[in-house]
Amino acid sequence: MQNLNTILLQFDIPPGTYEWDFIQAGLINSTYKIYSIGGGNSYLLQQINTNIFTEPERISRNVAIISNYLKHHFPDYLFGHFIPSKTGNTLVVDNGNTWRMQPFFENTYSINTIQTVEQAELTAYEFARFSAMLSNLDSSTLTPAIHDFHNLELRWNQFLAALKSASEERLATAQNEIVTLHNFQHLVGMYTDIVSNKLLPLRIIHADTKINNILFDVATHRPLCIIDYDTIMPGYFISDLGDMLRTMLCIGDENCNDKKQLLIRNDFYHAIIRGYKNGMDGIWSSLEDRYVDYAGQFMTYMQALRFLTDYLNQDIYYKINYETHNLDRAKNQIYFLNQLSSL
Ligand code: GN1
Ligand code: MG
Repeated sequence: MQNLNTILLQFDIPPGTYEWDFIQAGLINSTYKIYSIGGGNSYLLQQINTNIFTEPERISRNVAIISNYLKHHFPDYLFGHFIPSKTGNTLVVDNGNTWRMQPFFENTYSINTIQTVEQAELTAYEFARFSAMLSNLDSSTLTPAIHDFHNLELRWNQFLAALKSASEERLATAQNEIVTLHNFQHLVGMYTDIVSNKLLPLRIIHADTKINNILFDVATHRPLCIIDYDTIMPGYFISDLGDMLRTMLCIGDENCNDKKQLLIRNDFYHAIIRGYKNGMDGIWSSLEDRYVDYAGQFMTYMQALRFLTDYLNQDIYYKINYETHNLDRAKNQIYFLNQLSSL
């Protein structure tokens, strides 16, 4: 494991006072929990993947804007912030690597799969509440860390480009999935329609609402706060509701290799939508109501495209543990999408 002492020193943490554990969190950045040997505060230290987040200062700026807004309008709301280094910058660049640190919220835990309907409803409520609290903050003050992040048309075009450049071998092994993703192309058309005809209100969204991006309170087992602020940006509710449907409707996660665990739990479907709409109370629009069923398909399809594209591109984006990992992830998304589309 990497020696983090030089990085910690730049955050004014002297060597020998803290230890660290690597945390399996996310497919992009590398995350460490830093804990004090003497029992002081703990932190989360992240090495940012700058191949993907090419301008990490955008994230710092967005988080500062949101954090200030929330402090002013919702002072009781728990939201992390980035800790300045000794030079006052929240980003530390060392040996070509970029780091940032934030407080670790004690007495919390995160989960990779949802067990109870109640957890699902509360989580959906919490993510919706986040968007709702920011509904009077001008979304154009934020700069997306990744341009066109949830632009389904772009994801589709990236998939087509990957088909052109992929090796024969990868094309052959992904043949069935390639056909299926073409069969769902109408979902891209629906997205284009939404954007070009301005069918949905632009909101500030989290854009990575998978279930392990929420912290639960060890005492109450209720959601305490949302984390992973990398992709907070202007967008549509279908991203946030959609990713929750994608990651919370079945017991298995996107890496799971047991199809039985990828079956949709109908009661969870209704609970997530109920929780989300309640969290959006007062600002939810009838236009949005029309796209509730589209949301889950939109995000699951996009994720299938993204995993398959990465497989075809020889795994340049997502961390993988074995050769066909991205292909298997895409298969899971497709299996799930087939169910969603026939609900
Ligand atoms: C990535 O790294 P993580 O888990 O926070 C990805 C999301 C995907 C997700 C799939 C910046 O998020 O869009 O939904 O993997 N983030 C980026 O698990 O691409
Ligand atoms: Mg993320």
